Amino acid sequence: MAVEQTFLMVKPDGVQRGLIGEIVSRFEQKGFKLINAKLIQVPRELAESHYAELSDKPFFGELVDFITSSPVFGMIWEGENVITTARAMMGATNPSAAAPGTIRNDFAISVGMNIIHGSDSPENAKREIDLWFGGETLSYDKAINKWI
Ligand code: RTP
Ligand code: MG
Repeated sequence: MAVEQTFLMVKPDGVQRGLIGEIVSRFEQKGFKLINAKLIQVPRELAESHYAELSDKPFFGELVDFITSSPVFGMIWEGENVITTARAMMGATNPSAAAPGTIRNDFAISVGMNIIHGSDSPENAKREIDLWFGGETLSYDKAINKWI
């Protein structure tokens, strides 16, 4: 069993549309464990570091503008294969290609405003947890985990 940690973020569109609770609820009900969370007005340098791999893309400036436009809700979640499973629950990057029942299919229309971010690999999960939370996580027993 591979217990992993991942960084998820409700983007400004999700926060403004009141979807934090819905999104947190989906990951709670799945059985994953929330081990840190905060509402953040993102400084430009943080957004640029977070999306550094995309710095040569034509949409990079717009992406940074969007992420810094109003607060995001950053979270660290823990659980078996949480990195890949969270990405599956989010759906494809472009909501028009996201499968029914995924967050992006259920709540979004366009690729630029697709509600949620999730780390795409163990390496990026570690990098993003360090970048957004200084690596700080809470450790506690969640007894229900033994049933899932
Ligand atoms: P994310 O990093 O936000 O979880 O999204 P992702 O892995 O599914 O997609 P990625 O390739 O990392 O792209 C990051 C975000 O950039 C925006 N994007 N816009 N205009 C475009 O063609 C375009 N392509 C990507 C999206 O908001 C995407 O989530
Ligand atoms: Mg990505």
